[in-house]
Amino acid sequence: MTALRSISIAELHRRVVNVLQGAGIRSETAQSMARVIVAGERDNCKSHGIYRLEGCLRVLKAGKVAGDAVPQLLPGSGPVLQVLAGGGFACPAFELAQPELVARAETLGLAALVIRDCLHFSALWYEVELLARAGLAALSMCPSHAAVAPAGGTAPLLGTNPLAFAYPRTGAHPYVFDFATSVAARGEIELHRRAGKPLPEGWAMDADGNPTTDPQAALDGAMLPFGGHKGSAISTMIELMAGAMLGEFMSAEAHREMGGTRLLPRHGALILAFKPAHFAAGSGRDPIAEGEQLFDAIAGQGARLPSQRRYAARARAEAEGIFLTEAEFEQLDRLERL
Ligand code: NDP
Ligand code: PYC
Repeated sequence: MTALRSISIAELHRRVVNVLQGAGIRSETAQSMARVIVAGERDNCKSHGIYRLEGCLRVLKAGKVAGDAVPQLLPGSGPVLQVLAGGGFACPAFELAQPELVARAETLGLAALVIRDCLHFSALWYEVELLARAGLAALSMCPSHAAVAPAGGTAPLLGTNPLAFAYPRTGAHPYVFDFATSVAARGEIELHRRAGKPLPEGWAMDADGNPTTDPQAALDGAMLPFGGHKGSAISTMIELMAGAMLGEFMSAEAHREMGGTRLLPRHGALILAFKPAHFAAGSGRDPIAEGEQLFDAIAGQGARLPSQRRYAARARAEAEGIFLTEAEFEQLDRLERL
C-alpha cells in the first residue's frame, strides 16, 4: 500500500500559491486557483487537485494563457452578467462576478453568468456549491476540447463537457452533483495511465474506433459519452449553450486553437443561478422543505446522495489534514523549485 503523509489545508494552499506565483501568475489569480485546487484535494477529487498544476504550468509556458489577466465584470443590471476573463484562468473571473450574480438572482429570481475567453481547468462543483450556500439553485457547464466521440460515432468531436448542479438545503451541505458527460473525466484516464492501470471497459475507443482499455490508446483515440445517446445529447447541449450560444469556442475549435488535448482548452463558461422562492411563489409550498423530503426519501432507500463522499472527505481533511503520497510531495517540491 502507498504510504501517505498529511499536510494541513492552509499549508497546501501556501505551497500551491508558491508554485503558481513562481511560474509568473499574478497573486490574486494564484490565490483563486489555489482555493479551487486545494478544495479538490481536500474533498478527495484527485483528478482536479494538485495533479492539475502541471497542466496549468504547461499552458502558461506555451504562452496560451494570460497569467496576468485581470478579469473585468461588464456593467449592467439585467439578468445576464458578463465577465471578461481576458484569456486567463476562469477561477478569478468567477470569484469576481459571484457576489453580483447572487445579488441579481436574489432580485430578479434568476441570473446567468457568462465567462468569456477563459481556461476552465477545475471541478465545477466548487462554483455551484458556493451559490447554493447563498440560497440559490445553480447549474454550471462549459465545453472542453474535442476528446469524446458522439454516440454512434468513431472520432473525437465533443468535449468531456462537465455539468454541475446544486440545490440549497436546511441544516445540511447543499445537494450537489457534478460530472463529465464522458464516461469519466479525461483526468481519470490520465491518472490510470500514470498508475499503469487498465481502464474499465466501455470508457474509450482507440484511434481506429475499436474498444480499448489501454489508457494511452484511449488518450490517442476517443472517449465515450456516458449513457450512450443520452449523455451524447447532454454533451451536445453544453456545446450549444456554453459554446455556440455565447459566441465562444465549442470543443472542436478549442481543440484546434490549443493544438490538441495536451494544453488546457480555452472557451467560455455558463453559470445559471435561480432563487427557489421566486419560482414557488403562489404555490404555498416551501421549495427547500420539498427538497428535504426528496433527499430523505432517497436516503431512506439506503441510497447515497451525490457529494456525500466528497463532504465526508472534507470533514476528514478538516480534522486530520490532506493525505498525499510521497510522489505528490516530491511533485510539489519540484514545481516549487522551477
Ligand atoms: P465522478 O464520476 O467522480 O462523480 C460524478 C458525481 O456523481 C459526483 O457528484 C459524485 O459524488 C456522484 N456519485 C458518484 N458515485 C455516486 C453514487 N454511488 N451515488 C450517488 N452519487 C454518486 O465525476 P467525473 O469523473 O465525471 O468528473 C470529475 C470532475 O471532473 C468533475 O468535478 C467535473 O467538474 C470535472 N471536469 C471538469 C472539466 C472542465 O473542463 N473544467 C471537464 C471535465 C470534468 P461524490 O463526489 O460524492 O462521489
Ligand atoms: O478532466 O476532462 C477533464 C478536464 C478537461 C479540462 C479540465 N478537466
